[in-house]
Amino acid sequence: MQLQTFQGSSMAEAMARVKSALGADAVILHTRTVQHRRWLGLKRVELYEITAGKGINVRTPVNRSTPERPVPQNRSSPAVSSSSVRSNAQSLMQTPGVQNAALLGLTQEVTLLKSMVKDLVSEVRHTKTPGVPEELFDQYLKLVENLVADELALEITRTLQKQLRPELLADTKLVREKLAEQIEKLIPPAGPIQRTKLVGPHVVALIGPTGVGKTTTIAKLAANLKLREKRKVGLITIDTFRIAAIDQLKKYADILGAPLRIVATPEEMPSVIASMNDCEFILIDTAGRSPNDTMKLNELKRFLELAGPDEVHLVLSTTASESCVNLAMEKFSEVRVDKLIFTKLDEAAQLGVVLNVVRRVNKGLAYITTGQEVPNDIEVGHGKKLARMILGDWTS
Ligand SMILES: Nc1nc2c(ncn2[C@@H]2O[C@H](COP(=O)(O)OP(=O)(O)OP(=O)(O)O)[C@@H](O)[C@H]2O)c(=O)[nH]1
Ligand SMILES: [Mg+2]
Repeated sequence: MQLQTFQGSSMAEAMARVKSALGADAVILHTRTVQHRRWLGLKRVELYEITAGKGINVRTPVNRSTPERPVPQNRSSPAVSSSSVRSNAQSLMQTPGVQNAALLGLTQEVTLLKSMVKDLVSEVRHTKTPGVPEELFDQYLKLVENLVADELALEITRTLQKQLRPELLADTKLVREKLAEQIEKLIPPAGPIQRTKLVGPHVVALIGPTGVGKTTTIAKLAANLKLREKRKVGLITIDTFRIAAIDQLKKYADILGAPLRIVATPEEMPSVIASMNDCEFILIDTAGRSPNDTMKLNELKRFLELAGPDEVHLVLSTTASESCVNLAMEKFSEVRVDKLIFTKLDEAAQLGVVLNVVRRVNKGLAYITTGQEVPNDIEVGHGKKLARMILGDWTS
């Protein structure tokens, strides 16, 4: 048996060396990565090392009788060679040392494969996105992994490159700070709901797709206005399709001691609002509409036209896919959108979508919600927090 080790800067290169020295039937016993120091020890290089042998012949030990399991006949493969290979493999696997070595080898190979795939992905991205500054490639990847659109991620890293002197690009803390600043700038805050008029209610309507958290957000807003700011708040729902939906809001209205009115047709809207004239704020909850249901969207538009709200907030969930969010954006904009609310940030894995949407529609972010708890899990929308979340630092 002839055992040798071979090294290469990639697995493929090391493998090619094995083949050329030992031939195609060489047996690989072990693979690992080794660190080599070059340039007077200043530069560390990772090498792939393969230990391989030729003419390895593993026999069943003479004194050990292993009951052979009947081997099912396989007509397509030569019977003699397959059974001898099987018995060799069996006896090989029965040696504890070999089993451990095999497992270790496999684990190492999987780790190696993973890192190779990662390198490959990164390499492909490099070639596909030639404009990304080399020193900021990791940051670019981080943004793209968070679903920030490629072109936006490119723009962000390029701006950063222009902002910082080349020697500062290696300062990861500074780079992160500047990145956060840029993301923050991309998300204009709309500010909290504010009543500027002296007489009459400030009317705010929340619209959006089904299940995004409109009713829960209305409850949070109402509770904050009423309990924290001591304002007189009234609630209206036009969600008359489902008894459960009315009950849901009624429960919150009762807890808050706020009047709740149910409006069934757009024509009733002006008189109901007029009847709540003593309220400083009226919050209108609407039924979730599918962005594809043009008829329901038109009906919603009619309700809003007759309500004449001071602000219409489009509520979008950060757990929805980008295509869903984009479609909702497009369709609800035809109804009316003044400000944005993003919900379920506590559940979202990737927040780049928020950046892409805000950037595309150019509307301010009013609130973000971060959980199911009323009234606590809501915050005035601010790019700073989103930047921290996108860059992977939720707690600091
Ligand atoms: N994790 C999480 N869940 C939330 C958040 N906001 C709302 N939810 C949950 O999302 C679900 C739907 O909330 P609703 O307020 O009923 O949503 P909606 O938009 O009024 O739904 P429809 O009226 O059916 O269109 C509920 O289980 C809420 O508790 C949030 O910020 N985070
Ligand atoms: Mg609802």
